Amino acid sequence: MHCDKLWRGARIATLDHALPGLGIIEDGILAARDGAIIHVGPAADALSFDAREIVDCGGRWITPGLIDCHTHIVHGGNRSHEFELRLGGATYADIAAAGGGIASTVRATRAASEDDLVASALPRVDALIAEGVTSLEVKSGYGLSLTDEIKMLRASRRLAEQRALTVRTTLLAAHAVPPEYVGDKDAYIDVVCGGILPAVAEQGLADAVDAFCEGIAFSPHQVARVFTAAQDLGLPVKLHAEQLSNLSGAALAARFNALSADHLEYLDEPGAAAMAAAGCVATLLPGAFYFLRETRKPPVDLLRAAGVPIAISTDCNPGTSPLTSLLLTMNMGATLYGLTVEECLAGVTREAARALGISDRAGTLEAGKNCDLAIWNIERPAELVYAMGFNPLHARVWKGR
Ligand code: DI6
Ligand code: FE
Repeated sequence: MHCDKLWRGARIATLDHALPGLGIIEDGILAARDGAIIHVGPAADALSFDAREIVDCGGRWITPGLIDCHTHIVHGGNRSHEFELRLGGATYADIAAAGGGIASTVRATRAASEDDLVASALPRVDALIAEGVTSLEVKSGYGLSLTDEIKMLRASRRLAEQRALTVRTTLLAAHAVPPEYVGDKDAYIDVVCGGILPAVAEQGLADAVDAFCEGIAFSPHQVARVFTAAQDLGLPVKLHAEQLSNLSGAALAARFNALSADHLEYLDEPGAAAMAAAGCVATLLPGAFYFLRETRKPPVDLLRAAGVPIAISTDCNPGTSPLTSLLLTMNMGATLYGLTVEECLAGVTREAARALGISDRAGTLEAGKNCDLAIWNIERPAELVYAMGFNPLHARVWKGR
């Protein structure tokens, strides 16, 4: 059979769910045609391929290209000043009361042009790419007006024109109350449901819709209104839920067949059961837990017992997780949350793809999926989770190139 490119001499962690563990093929080959994988198998299978180009991996490991499934990587400014204030003893509430917090990033994002937003996001995106990321989710949510949310989503989509990368955009207009609506959250939710959502859907700028369900953000009832509007427009939903308190957001998300519920530090047993029944992915964000010095961990044992799929992600954002490393995120998932190596690796590949609704084309190395690969200078997959601040990437392949 003809193929464009064939990788051989590789140890392959396919992450194929049909195989045990990481789905390892010890001496493997992978063949690609037209940007897609056409075969993954043992070395002997090479005989049936006539390849235009052969790459000998010299025993290196191949994993699926990594997927960062929850980021706010497009935004104006940064909040290093607030970080200094916090180190000096200020609390989040003090900073917010002084006009800082999300509101300061909203000001900086509104002041930035679409070009500015692309230019400031690219170095952060490049840091992820340098570690083998081939798919990235980007949320809006620092514009909080129709024009500024659209500007953020357009800038996010443009990242995929600038780099060899799959970008999935998520409308997070219900992230915070904009200054124009302080004291009237319901009026802002009216604008989200009646104005922002329909316009974004009409322009095809979002692949999903997210919200922040929390006392400091929006109530379950307000989130349900946003989800209903999203569903009417045919857009899948996901939710920032149970990060700082338990409002039963995960169960609400599950009722709307959400792709994922994210954070989940305060998730309870009924919430986990509802997620399992709906096939809703739990996206854990240990970077925010670390940066905020939180002490309440997500109930990993409960998720395992209920059979909820677990993804992990950077949550890259200027306020609570200025993190641009999925390798370090895996280390944090293992060290802070007690995830296994297998859970960490599945969490940035197969389960992250599921959290984005792109399992049909990404997340595992199987025939029919995009040829998105990360090739590593490692002896064992555990090295990817074990090291802190070391990057063993040898090569990255996106859609076969
Ligand atoms: N949860 C978070 O931790 C971030 N957003 C969210 O919904 C905070 C974002 C920020 O502080 O800028
Ligand atoms: Fe987030």
